Parts: sequence; structure tokens; C-alpha cells
Amino acid sequence: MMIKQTPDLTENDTTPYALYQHRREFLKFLGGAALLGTALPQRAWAKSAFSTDETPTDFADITTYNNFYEFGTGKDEPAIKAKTLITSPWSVTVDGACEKPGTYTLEDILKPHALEERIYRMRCVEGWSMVIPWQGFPLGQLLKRFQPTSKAKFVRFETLADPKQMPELKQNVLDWPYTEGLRMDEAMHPLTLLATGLYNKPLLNQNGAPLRLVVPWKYGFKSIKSIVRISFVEQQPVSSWEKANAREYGFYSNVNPTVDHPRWAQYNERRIGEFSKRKTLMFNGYEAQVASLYSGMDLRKNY
Ligand SMILES: Nc1nc2c(c(=O)[nH]1)N[C@H]1C(S)=C(S)[C@@H](COP(=O)(O)O)O[C@H]1N2
Ligand SMILES: [Mo]
Repeated sequence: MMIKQTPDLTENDTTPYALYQHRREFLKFLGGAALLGTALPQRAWAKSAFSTDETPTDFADITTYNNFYEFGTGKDEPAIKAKTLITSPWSVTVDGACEKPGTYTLEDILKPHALEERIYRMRCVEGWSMVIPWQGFPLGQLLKRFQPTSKAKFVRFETLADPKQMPELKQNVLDWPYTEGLRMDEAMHPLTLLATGLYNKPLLNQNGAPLRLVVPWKYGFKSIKSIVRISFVEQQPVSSWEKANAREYGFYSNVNPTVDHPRWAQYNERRIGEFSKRKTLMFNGYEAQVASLYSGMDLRKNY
């Protein structure tokens, strides 16, 4: 069964013309780069309401400098070891406080959603950052289809945990399966994306194929990869990182240059591919869009 994962290349109502044109140009560009066997060149991207116009990080860096502990803790390990992950067939189980629980094939999940491009800044809690041109669709659009009830206050996500496909699960660096969570309003926020691709290609395994979360105003570990379960829950879920070290990793994990990690500062970051460091922005630069979600909260306590 063919599962369509890349954006439709024909013009359609859901793709603004400028974006379509830009995408077509870029694909031509990609073709040329592939023929020449060169690295992807840096270029200016068309602006969209949700995208940064900052230069995307090189494809080679995005796909070889990864955190995916199920395939080892070294940054270079997921690109080498995640080849054993089987992403087709794939299904996602939806349960908890909703009217339409069930196990859905990836095809069922993706079918009604038009994919769009979102160029997001991504900031890892370890102090590095990237700009990634994702393809995906807003998580909120999918969650609505399952008709969450009034009891659904949070959404909990789980990554696949299969020792046959993920040999590093033997290493108990985290409590598997990798687990993350969002408050309902964070999950429904239009910036919160489910990604299926980047740089106009289906996600590579090391980036969390076939379906991963992208929450650009939070530290990278919230952006859980290779999702197999989505649960609507009443209580605030405990993530794998919070379980491992609650003093260092809280539930919210919003990028905040004024609140240091207990072992290191967070006021600046190294953009992969750049030499000197740059200042880290409040909510990773998405303050105008998301600050209202946290009005009245003490972000020092709710880190
Ligand atoms: N299942 C799972 N998801 C994960 C991780 C992980 O180890 N396992 N690492 C997180 C961290 S710390 C970061 S910074 C991002 C990295 O995503 P990327 O490799 O696509 O840049 O994935 C996040 N999602
Ligand atoms: Mo991270």
C-alpha cells in the first residue's frame, strides 16, 4: 500500500501560490543538487505566517546530528543505527478521554490532512539549535477528529519501544517507551505540528519517521519521535525526562533564556553550522504566538 507522505506537487487550493512556486523551484534545485552530488545549498525561503525566514540548517546536519536515545546516546548514532526501525506498516493507538478511540493506520491518520511547510527554529536543552523546514500538519486538526471529551486536560504521547528494532533499549538510560505530554491548549495551538517530512522528503528514521511531534517553543525533547500512542488524559503526564530527573526537566520545558538548567546556562545557543553563539530568545522566538498560554504562571516554578 502506498502511503503518500510528501506534499502534492500539483497546484491545489490548500497551497498558497507563492509557497507552491517556491516548492517547485526548490524541488528543481534538489534535483540539480542530487545530480551534482553536492550538499544542499543554503538559500532564502519564501515567507509564510508560521515560518521563520532564517536560513535552514544543512540537510546533512539535520539528518546526522540527532538525539534519538532508542538508537544510542551519541549524536551520530541514530543516523547509523535507526535503519532497523520498520516504519511501514505503522499504526497509532488513540485512547483515553475521547469519543473515537482506536488503532488507526498511518494512512487513516494522514488521509484528510493537507501537508504544509513550516520552517521552525528548534532549540535543544543541551544548548544547540537548528532551523528545520518541516512538512506536516497541525496536531490540533488530528486531535479534533478523535473528539476529546471535557475530561481531556492533557495529551500523552508514546514512541515505539521494540527491542528488536531498537537494540539500545537494553541500555536503561530512560524509562521506555519514551513518553511526552502537552497541556490540551498547547496541543491545540496552531504552531504545534505533526511532521511527516523535512526538506520535502519523507522523514528519515533518525528524525522520527514516520510521524513525530514538533513543538518549536519548547526544548527539543518535547518533540517526541516515531509516535505509536496518543492518549487523552485528565492528569498531567510524566515524561521520560521528568521521570529520569525531575529537578532538571519539568513538564513545560519552554525555551527560556532567563531560567538556567541546574547544570548550565540557557541564555545562548550554538546554531549548528555557525561558529559564534547567538542569544536564545524567549519561547525560542515564538513569544508573540504562545506567551498568552502561560499568562499568570511562574515560569521559574513551571520550568
Ligand atoms: N523517542 C524519542 N524522541 C525524541 C528523542 C529521543 O531520544 N527519543 N530526543 C529528543 C531530543 S532531546 C531532541 S533535541 C529532538 C531531536 O530531533 P532531531 O534529531 O530530529 O533534530 O528529538 C526529541 N525526540
Ligand atoms: Mo534535545
